[in-house]
Amino acid sequence: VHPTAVRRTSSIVVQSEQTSYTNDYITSKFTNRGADVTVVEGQYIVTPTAKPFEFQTARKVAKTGLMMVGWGGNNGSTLSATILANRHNIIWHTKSGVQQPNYIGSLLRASTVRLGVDPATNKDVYVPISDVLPMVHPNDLVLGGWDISGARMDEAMKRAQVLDWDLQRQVMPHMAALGSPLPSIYYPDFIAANQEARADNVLPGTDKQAHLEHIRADIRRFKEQHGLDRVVVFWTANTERYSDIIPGVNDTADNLLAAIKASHSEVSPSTLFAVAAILEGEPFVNGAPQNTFVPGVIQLAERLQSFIGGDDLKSGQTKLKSVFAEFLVNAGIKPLSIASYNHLGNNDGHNLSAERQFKSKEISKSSVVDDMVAANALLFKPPQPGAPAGTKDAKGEHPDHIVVIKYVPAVGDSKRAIDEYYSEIFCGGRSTINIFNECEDSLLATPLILDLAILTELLTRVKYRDVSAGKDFKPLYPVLSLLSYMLKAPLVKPGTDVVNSLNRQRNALEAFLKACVGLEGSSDLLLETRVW
Ligand code: NAI
Ligand code: DG6
Repeated sequence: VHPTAVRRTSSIVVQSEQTSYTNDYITSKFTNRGADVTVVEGQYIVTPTAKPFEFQTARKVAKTGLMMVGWGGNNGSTLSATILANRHNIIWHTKSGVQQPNYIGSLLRASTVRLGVDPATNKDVYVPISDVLPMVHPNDLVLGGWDISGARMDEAMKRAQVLDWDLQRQVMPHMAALGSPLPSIYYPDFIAANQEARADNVLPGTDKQAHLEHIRADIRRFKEQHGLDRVVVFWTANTERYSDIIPGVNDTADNLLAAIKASHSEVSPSTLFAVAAILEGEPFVNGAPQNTFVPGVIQLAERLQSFIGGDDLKSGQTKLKSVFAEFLVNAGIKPLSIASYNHLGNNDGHNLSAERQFKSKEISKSSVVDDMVAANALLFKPPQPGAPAGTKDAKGEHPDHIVVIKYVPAVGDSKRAIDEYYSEIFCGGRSTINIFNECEDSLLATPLILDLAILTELLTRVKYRDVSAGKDFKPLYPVLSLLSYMLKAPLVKPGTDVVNSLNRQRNALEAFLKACVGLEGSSDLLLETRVW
């Protein structure tokens, strides 16, 4: 079928033998180029590799529902109100003038990729990322979800104190029409005790199997009621404490399912939601830092080929850190310490003022520079094989890195973050850089939820084929590490390295989307500009 003769679901048409179009699929050929490296007596022996793949992307965008756990929180209510403002084209007055709704802050809707060069003008041509492949438009997402607080969605938006009043006033009836969140699972041991007053909309009893079945039925009903093809279940509820990983309880899929039947105390609400989504064959994304994805969840997702992604939205301070630390290390400058402090006054901050919940956040905020440090053995001494366990030599050299979070109610959702980067420079010199960053928490986080939901839906429609193995098309591996750009502590395929570098994460996503339409390489080489 000629590419232009088919239904237009994206604005890009690739004319090449690499790419073919039918009414239902875009199919592309892609060569995955890399290199095998072995070290022999101090010498690096590099063998270039090239492995042929094919990708097949279903062109029909699924009618998609987004069910948020914690729907009535700041993120859930802000996301709902801003989608409604966009959908109904509500404009509002601020003290600076008239404001239009938009999707600024969304990688998919507000950033572009370079496709190539217009031969007529010799100028680069950029398109919105959302044009590369057919994707759900945020305005079309069907919204729903659960919350342990039964406040109606208009009340939840008001309680959040995030949006300008003139917007709240106009969007109020649309929010009220969404109704109240569904009752949710509340196990007080997992979130801060200071959240108890909110918990007026909870599933009765302590039977975890019954709770699991209830949530599964909610997902099915939501799907049916709205005629949906796909439901993305998204955890944007309070940060939980870490669950203990206990052999025989949550270490394998079967043990976890048995532990749920036995209502074991270490099975958290977020793990139950993840299991419910997996058993329903719907994707689950974790926007908070706790270890929802205990080994048993990952094994279950693998077994049922059901997609999962996480952990913890990377919105303000950490996003900047992942760029800044990489800049220093890649510039050959050695960070000696990174001291990160922030205070905020929203309900998330309140919950994080409890030690165990803070610990979960501290872990996800702290891991973000690890791979950049590990990538530069010129600056940081790598782990020494044979060094006594637990010593500095065994762990490898690392900058001192601390994370402090304080709850200051007065500043509400407007988090203030200070980061000090203290580094070694040329010949024993020192450099200190301080960054003050005012992060409007929910307004930075909300577009990430959209990107995660939309990308997740897309990735459920992409299949790949390992050509050299003569294999048939099959879905991607269930842990969606391509979502890493939006996440602080990306969940990756067990046994593979986490990439925290924001640039590398974006490049990976861009390269993947382009590969699906048969375009290879990000071509920053710009060879045509370097040769005669
Ligand atoms: P929030 O505290 O305003 O909202 C959380 C909501 O979850 C509340 O309405 C609460 O009642 C509800 N909840 C708690 N346990 C629940 C359960 N078991 N089932 C259903 N609902 C439950 O918090 P916010 O600001 O919306 O953030 C949500 C999550 O996202 C937090 O875990 C936070 O750490 C994480 N996050 C937030 C970012 C931001 O910038 N706002 C960025 C990164 C992560
Ligand atoms: C304070 O750090 C509270 C947190 O929930 C953050 O607001 C959230 O995780 C976003 O963090 P960051 O570091 O990406 O701005």
